[in-house]
Amino acid sequence: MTQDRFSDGELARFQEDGFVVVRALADAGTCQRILDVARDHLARAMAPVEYEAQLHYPGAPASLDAPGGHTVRRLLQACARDAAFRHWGASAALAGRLRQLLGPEVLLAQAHHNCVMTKQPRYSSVTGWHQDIRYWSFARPDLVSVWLALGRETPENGCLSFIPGTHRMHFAGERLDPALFLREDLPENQALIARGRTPVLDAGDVVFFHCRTFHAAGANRTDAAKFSLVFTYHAAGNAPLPGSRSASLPDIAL
Ligand SMILES: O=C(O)CCC(=O)C(=O)O
Repeated sequence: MTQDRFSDGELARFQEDGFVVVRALADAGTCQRILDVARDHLARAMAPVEYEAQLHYPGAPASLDAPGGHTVRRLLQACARDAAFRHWGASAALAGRLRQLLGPEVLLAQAHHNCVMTKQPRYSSVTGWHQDIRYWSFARPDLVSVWLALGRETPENGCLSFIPGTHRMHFAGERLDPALFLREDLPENQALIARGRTPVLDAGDVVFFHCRTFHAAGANRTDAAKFSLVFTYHAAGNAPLPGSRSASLPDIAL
């Protein structure tokens, strides 16, 4: 077994749960290089960015003109921003594992995620339970996202939670709200949410998660910004649908 492969146990966990955490996959130097660039781009609000206020999630500033309205949530287009981001996204440590999940020809989708997620102390929002595939358009709902923690991620600063096994389940439309978040007022959804897991991450830890796995995150209640780098991948044989937003940017072959 090389170090660029999942163990059998990790692979089985991903298939069963729809996510798996690999500890310390990125070394300290890699994390620091990425973080330095991310902090610099954030300080300059270097375009393209997404603001908390644009999403209207709970806790977000009401508008761009409201207090905190220019709080950045995502530094978009990570691959085009800096080689530090690109190198991680195409690294052997990811490519080998993604081939195990998706097959021999893996593509990085520049149209989705492909960003540094930041969560700022004062004006961050809560992200409800959702499947990433809800707004994506591919031949098959079979994509994998890779979340690299660049610092410690805990419930206090708004880390991710996942509901194991939901990538294998089918959900009637009534269980979702109009924006396709899981309705938290329904007892059957509450029972599902109670099974959620919240892995605490340290810098360098990586979560691989399926695009159908329900996940959520809280607000950052600490006084330090949280940074994570996130990319999404699909098999070459699972193409974005022509004309969709998913097809709006060229993929990058690993
Ligand atoms: O960090 C968060 O608030 C959640 C991010 C997320 O789930 C997403 O962008 O799909």
